[in-house]
Amino acid sequence: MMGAHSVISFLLLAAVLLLSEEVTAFQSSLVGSAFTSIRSSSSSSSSQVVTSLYSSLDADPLGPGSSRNSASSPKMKKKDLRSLQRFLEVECWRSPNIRNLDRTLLAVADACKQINRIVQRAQTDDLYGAAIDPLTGEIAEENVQGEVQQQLDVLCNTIMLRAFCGASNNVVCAVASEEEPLPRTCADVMGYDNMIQSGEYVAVFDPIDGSKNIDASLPVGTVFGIYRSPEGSSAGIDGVNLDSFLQRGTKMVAAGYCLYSATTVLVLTLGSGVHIFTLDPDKQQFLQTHPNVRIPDVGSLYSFNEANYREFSEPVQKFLTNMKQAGALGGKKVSSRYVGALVADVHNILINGGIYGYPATRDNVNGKLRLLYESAPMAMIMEQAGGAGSTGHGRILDVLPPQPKKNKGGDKSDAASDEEAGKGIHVRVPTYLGSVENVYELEQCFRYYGEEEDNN
Ligand code: FBP
Repeated sequence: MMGAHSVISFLLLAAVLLLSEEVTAFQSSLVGSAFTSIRSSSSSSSSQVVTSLYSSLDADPLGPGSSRNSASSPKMKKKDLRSLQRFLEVECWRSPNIRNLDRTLLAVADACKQINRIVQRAQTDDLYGAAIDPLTGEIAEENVQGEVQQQLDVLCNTIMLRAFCGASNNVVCAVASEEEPLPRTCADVMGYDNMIQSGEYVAVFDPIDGSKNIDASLPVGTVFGIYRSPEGSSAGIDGVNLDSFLQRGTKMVAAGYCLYSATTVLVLTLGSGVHIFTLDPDKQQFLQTHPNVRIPDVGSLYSFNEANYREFSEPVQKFLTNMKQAGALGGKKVSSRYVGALVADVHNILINGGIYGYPATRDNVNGKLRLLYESAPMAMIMEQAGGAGSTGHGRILDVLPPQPKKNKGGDKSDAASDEEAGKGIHVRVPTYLGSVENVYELEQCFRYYGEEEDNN
């Protein structure tokens, strides 16, 4: 029987998908009218604008027969880019340890396209605000983070759950999400009670990162990571094997994020380099625009919420002061950038170099970011691009999430076991991600000022 949670998300999902057709028809009429207005202004410069617009959009609203399409007008050819599908087919064929992950990752890419459309239409289709429980009409329950679940959190969570479990034909056996208190088996997600629980991988994800940004139409993202279940691992709580989830980040076989912003980009690592795929809005296809991305060894950007500066530990304060006093790094003036969404801020650092940090503060002694489905996947991407991911005291990927004590002969209530399991799944970690030189400098500050701070 589907729970209230699934009913909310299913009704919302149905409503959203139903609406999509109208939007596309409306969009094309919009384009038509845009051109009429430009063409009416007869000055020479506007005709140049029109020419370049036509060629870039590859379509002349006046139709193929029009004079504009003559040989004289330059025709901007779409770059001959490899599709994500082709990339995954070849890479998963080439690497035995991810051999059958291509379909799952393609399903995740499709899920990101859906989330992209939903985020873009959240304003017009009133997908804002707290999720309402259709059965009670009440505001839906808080998530395990103690935050009131937003409609978009629930909707995007369902889309990602179904992407990992629905399309992966038993490749992924269980999933953990920021929006779920505990990991769930794919059988439970898909409602297949008698489904044999197989699949050698588990997936972790944050369906909508930076969700606070949506109200202001600022960038948001989705983060995910895939682990292989340890050999011989047996089913645990509700058929879920916690050992598969509570592994070091070094055990991840793939990680990625999707950024919904000026362009929609999917950034992916399968353990051999980082590749960026940009969504072609016309073809709705992810194309490989940046193969084998490398982050600069040193960068001039820093991305910290400095409103918390006084709460930062001395090493972090010293690091930021030193960076500002440096004035320029890597030949560029030191500058601050903070969008307030992990995916957006880290993507900026990946492309331009520098450092993103969400330190521990006096109130959040482990910082704010969750190790399993935020910091670790981002750290794997950073390291695969030649950068680094640190807690200030070592690699994020070496952090072992807290392991629940084994339940010897039922000496622990289910509630206690659940609580312990939840602690491991949603554990937070101070997070520093970026260029090796910048992250190295930060760790030096912890090494030097940390000791001083401890002796005080
Ligand atoms: P969620 O939105 O997924 O909970 O993520 C946490 C987050 O929004 C990060 O994306 C972002 O880097 C950070 O919190 C911003 O926190 P703050 O507003 O305290 O700077």
